[in-house]
This record gives sequence, structure tokens and C-alpha cells, in this order.
Amino acid sequence: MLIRTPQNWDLPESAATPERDYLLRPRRDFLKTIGYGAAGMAGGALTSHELLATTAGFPTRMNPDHRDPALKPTPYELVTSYNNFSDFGTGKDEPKPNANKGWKTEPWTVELGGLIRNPVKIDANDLVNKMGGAEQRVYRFRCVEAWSMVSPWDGFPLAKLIAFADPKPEAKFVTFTTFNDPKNVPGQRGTALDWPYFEGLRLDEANHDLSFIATGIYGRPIPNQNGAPLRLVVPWKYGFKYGKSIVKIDFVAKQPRNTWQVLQAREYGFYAGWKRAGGRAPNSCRT
Ligand SMILES: Nc1nc2c(c(=O)[nH]1)N[C@H]1C(S)=C(S)[C@@H](COP(=O)(O)O)O[C@H]1N2
Ligand SMILES: [Mo]
Repeated sequence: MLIRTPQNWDLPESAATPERDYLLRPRRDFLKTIGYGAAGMAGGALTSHELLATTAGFPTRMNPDHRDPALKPTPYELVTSYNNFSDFGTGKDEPKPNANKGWKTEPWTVELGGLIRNPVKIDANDLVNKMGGAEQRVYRFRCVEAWSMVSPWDGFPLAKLIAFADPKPEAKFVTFTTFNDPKNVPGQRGTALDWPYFEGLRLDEANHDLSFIATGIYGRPIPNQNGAPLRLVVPWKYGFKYGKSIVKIDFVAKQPRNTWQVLQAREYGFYAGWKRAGGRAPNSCRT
């Protein structure tokens, strides 16, 4: 990861999507609105590729406990076109075209393993249904490169998945292994990172009410470039913790080494908490 000078991605409030355009309308109206060019939604209708992402759980419902009016969402078009997904290129504009050139994110299998009583391999859509469907939460997230976005994420609390996996007492950490397909994904044939991209959380942090598995953005299935069909979101930590396109979740006894720590341990730690002393999680989504 290059450390870059701050960009102007901290958008002025005037550039953000007005709340009424996505929060207060019935979902079907909202989809119509975003599909046909409301202000702040330059994206237009869904492409066929976008429709291939995991679709279980939609339409989703806003969780009012995780919708702070002070957080003004970044427009859909920006959230889904300015990306960090090194597997598909290091330029912010590369993941969107490169991850939509035939890379298949459905069907998709996720494996739960390690120190748990319910090891399982499960289809991503079946997993969402097992988790009771999807809800929407608005979180800010920050990249260590000094830019941030506010996204309405759809998905389910990671704590639900942990309860389903049923960890044994020896399990103290959770790891997230993301997909590895060097044959079809050129970036993964390079040596920029130690593939596959790999992240971890302490079990109690993973069980925190804010820790989330996202399967959508703005009420739509999550696009490939944002980590279809499921990716991690932990709003009090930096974006590099948010492993995208996860294939395996393991429960382990010892603190693992995450991808960026392996590359540059002095700059990227394991906890990577945003401005929070001791890496502790906040009580609300306003981070
Ligand atoms: N598999 C994978 N996951 C990843 C990355 C990556 O390169 N590969 N980059 C991380 C970084 S540094 C950030 S800031 C976020 C960016 O997520 P976004 O593109 O959806 O905004 O994804 C994280 N997850
Ligand atoms: Mo990042």
C-alpha cells in the first residue's frame, strides 16, 4: 500500500446523497430512484454483472440503532468506483473494471472452521438466510491513506455467525481468508502482497455489536469491486482490516499475522483501531 497525501474524499455535506433519497422511501421506490438517476446517483441502472452478486436478504431494512443522522453517506457512485482491492490492481479506478471481467462471485462457498463445534461449508446465500436475512447500517470507514467514506452497508452482525459456528473455549481470535484465484485474477499472480489477503480480529472484538459482514451497499447486492459476496466491516478500525470476498473463517487460539503486518509490521499492526486508545470499540456507530 502506498501512503498517499490526503485526497479530497472527505466530501462536503453538499455533495452527499440527501438522506431523504434513500432512508425514508419504501425500498422499491428507492431502487427506482437510484436506478434512474437521482441527484448524487450518477450510476444508472444495475449492470448484469452487478446482479450476479449474492442476492439473499434483499430488500433489507434499516437498523435504527445504527443510523446516526450525523453521518452523511458518500454517493453510491463514489463508494463503488474508488476502491482498494489490490487483487485487481493498485489504482483506485482499477478494481471496478477488472473485477467485472468475468470473475464469478456466485455461486460462492464459505467455510467455517478451526476451534468450533459447528464446522461447515455453506453457500453464501444460504448463510445469509441462516443469519436471518440482512439489515442496513450506516458506518464511516477510514483507510490509512487518509481518505474516508460513509456507506450504508447491508448484511448481518458477525456475532450471529460466531454464535452459529459455536466456538470452543480455546478459540480467542477469528481469521478471515479471502479468495485466491491467481489463474483468473492477474494481480494475485504478482508479488505485491502475500496472497490470499488475510485478516483477523480478537474474538471479543469480532463479537462486538458493530462488527459486521456486508453483503450489500445502499440496499443493493455488493458489487464485485467492493468485495462480493461477503466482506468484513469493523467501523472503529482502518479499512485494511476489512477483508473482501471471504472464503474461509477460522477460529484460532493465537493472534494471527495479517497481510499488511507481514509486509510492513512497523506501519500496520494487528489492532489498527481508529484513534481509540487501547484499540477499544466505541458504543455507537459514530466513529
Ligand atoms: N481481498 C482484499 N480485501 C481488501 C483489500 C485488498 O486489497 N484485498 N484492501 C483493503 C483496504 S486497504 C481497504 S481501504 C478496503 C477498501 O474497501 P472499498 O474498496 O470497498 O472501499 O478494503 C480492504 N480489503
Ligand atoms: Mo486501506
